[in-house]
Amino acid sequence: MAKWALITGATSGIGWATAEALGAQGFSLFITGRRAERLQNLESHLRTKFPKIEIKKASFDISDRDDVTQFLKAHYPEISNLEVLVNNAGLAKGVEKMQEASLDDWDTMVNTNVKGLLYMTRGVIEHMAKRKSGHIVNIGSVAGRWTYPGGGVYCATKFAVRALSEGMRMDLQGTNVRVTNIEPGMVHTEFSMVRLADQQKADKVYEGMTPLKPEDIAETIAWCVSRPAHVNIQELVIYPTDQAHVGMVTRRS
Ligand code: NDP
Ligand code: 8X3
Repeated sequence: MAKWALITGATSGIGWATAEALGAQGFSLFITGRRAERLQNLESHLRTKFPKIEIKKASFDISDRDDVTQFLKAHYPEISNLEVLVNNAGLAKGVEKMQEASLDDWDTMVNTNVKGLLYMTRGVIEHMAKRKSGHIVNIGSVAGRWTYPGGGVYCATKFAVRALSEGMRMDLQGTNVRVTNIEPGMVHTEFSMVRLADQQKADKVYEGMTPLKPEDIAETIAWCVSRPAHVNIQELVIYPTDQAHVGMVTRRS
């Protein structure tokens, strides 16, 4: 029987690269995100690259509980047999100080990064726990360990991802289900464009330094899930060499 991996937020960046990396390991892939056309493009790309694997796709908003519930019900056969869930969908919105920031941006971040992750996880781990097998990979961030000005709420959502990863690991103890929290520093994706809504400002974020590539994170995820069953990589912090710490970036020009 095919081994299924589901990746949320596969339409771009880390999620897209993770679909490729897990496809290369022979996983059947369930790719999700809101942008249906991107999912179609990814599916075509994956079918050419990995003609032997099964691929399914679904476009829905992970922050909408009814959407997620409907998705989980509609795809029960795959969901109840998932070997890997990569909780990757997420975003930051804005860099304003807390006294100036938009409540809508806060809602979007909390609803996507925390509640969306929970809705998906709840639908999947029950089955993993019963089957006594599975692996949840949460995409946290260095922002889940260290806060920075203008990032308080985004950081809080990623601190939550860290706490939830620990909580899942504890509650799943004895079930053989593994939980990994991947915590990247700066990765060049659509992340900064989504956050700043301005291409020039987004480009400036990576100016004069070499950020991580989505493939760097995807390879790491693929490595974590391919460890022997008795090995659980619990947490990994991955910075670009040019970033010593949150906010400490070497710019060469
Ligand atoms: P991208 O913006 O390139 O990708 C984000 C993905 O999340 C997209 O596929 C997007 O799909 C999906 N997504 C966002 N909101 C929703 C939603 N409401 N419902 C469903 N899918 C959604 O950014 P990254 O690849 O960088 O981000 C992936 C993860 O990595 C995020 O959790 C981010 O916080 C984290 N991260 C990123 C870092 C970076 O520097 N880039 C560093 C550390 C962590 P669509 O728009 O089609 O719905
Ligand atoms: C994204 C990394 O440092 O921009 O999670 O918050 S950072």
